Amino acid sequence: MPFRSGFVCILGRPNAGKSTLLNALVGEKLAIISPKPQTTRNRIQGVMNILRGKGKDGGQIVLIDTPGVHKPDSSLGRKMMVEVREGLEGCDVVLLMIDATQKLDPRDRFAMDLVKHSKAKAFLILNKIDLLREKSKLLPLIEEYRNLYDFAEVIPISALKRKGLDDLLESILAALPAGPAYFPEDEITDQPARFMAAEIVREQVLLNTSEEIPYATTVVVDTFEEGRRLTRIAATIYCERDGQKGILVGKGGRMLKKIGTAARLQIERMLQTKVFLELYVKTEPGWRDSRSFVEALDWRRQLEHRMLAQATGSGDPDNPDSADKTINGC
Ligand SMILES: Nc1nc2c(ncn2[C@@H]2O[C@H](COP(=O)(O)OP(=O)(O)OP(=O)(O)O)[C@@H](O)[C@H]2O)c(=O)[nH]1
Ligand SMILES: [Mg+2]
Repeated sequence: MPFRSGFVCILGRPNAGKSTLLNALVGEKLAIISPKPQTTRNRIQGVMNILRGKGKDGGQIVLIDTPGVHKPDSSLGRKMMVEVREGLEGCDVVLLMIDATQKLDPRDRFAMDLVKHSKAKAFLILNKIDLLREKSKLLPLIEEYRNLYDFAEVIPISALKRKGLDDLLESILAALPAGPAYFPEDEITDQPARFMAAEIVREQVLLNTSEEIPYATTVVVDTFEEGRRLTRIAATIYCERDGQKGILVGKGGRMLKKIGTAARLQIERMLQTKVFLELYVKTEPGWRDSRSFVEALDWRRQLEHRMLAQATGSGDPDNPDSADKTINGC
């Protein structure tokens, strides 16, 4: 039996449950999750190693979670869609994930078009079936999607309740070509811990704020000093207006403290060290429409800059001016 390997892109509308599926399959929290659409802003890679078992092939599945497919109206949205396209590039299988409790709507066409233009084998994944009282409601929905595209497989799952995941894995593995492991067994993601820390802070912002704030906010880690027992992290939460900054800080700094404490506990679990987390809030009007600001948020780009800065001895280019910030140690 051959060892199989390949790249599998998880694609779909915002809020379909793509990141929940990535985390459930890899068994680690690699992507942040929230009930608000457009949570994921960049592609996230997670590697699954499957042992050869009784009558089963072994293999390595490289999953790529992508931002929710939408019609962008800002530089941030356009960058998110570039991330979707890059996630799709060269994939062997694309999982079109839909929320099975929702009707097919015109916004689904964007994701369908991407599937149609991809050379990968396409599976239709109907998620959130735990919320369906009558499973028979799935049949007309499946029919509608099948009329749009001839999917290689149609698999109902609940990413949250981990239902149907064994069937999904089996079908993915069977669709992958024979090939080598692309990554060492212990390398489950290429995301640096520094970026994951920023995402964990952003997740707390998403969970603790409402209306425009989740969308108008981004987080940048300014310093990340990892020690054996203690990691010191300073991060800035950027928002677009002073009113948003006021809410993020909260009365007497209470909101920032809440966000910081919850994030710190998660980062401590991830790093297995104590963490000293300093959070700042800064207003950066219109950052979502600034191409250069949005590009600078890309951790792959940040990594290149830092390596270049180290090589030329010119310091850390990601450490922004700390004037006009609100500080809070958590
Ligand atoms: N009931 C139920 N809820 C789910 C399931 N999968 C995901 N969710 C919830 O759906 C919401 C969105 O989940 P995400 O995993 O963040 O969705 P996403 O597709 O990654 O969203 P974007 O990153 O915004 O594109 C969260 O509140 C999840 O808990 C599921 O199988 N059942
Ligand atoms: Mg997501």
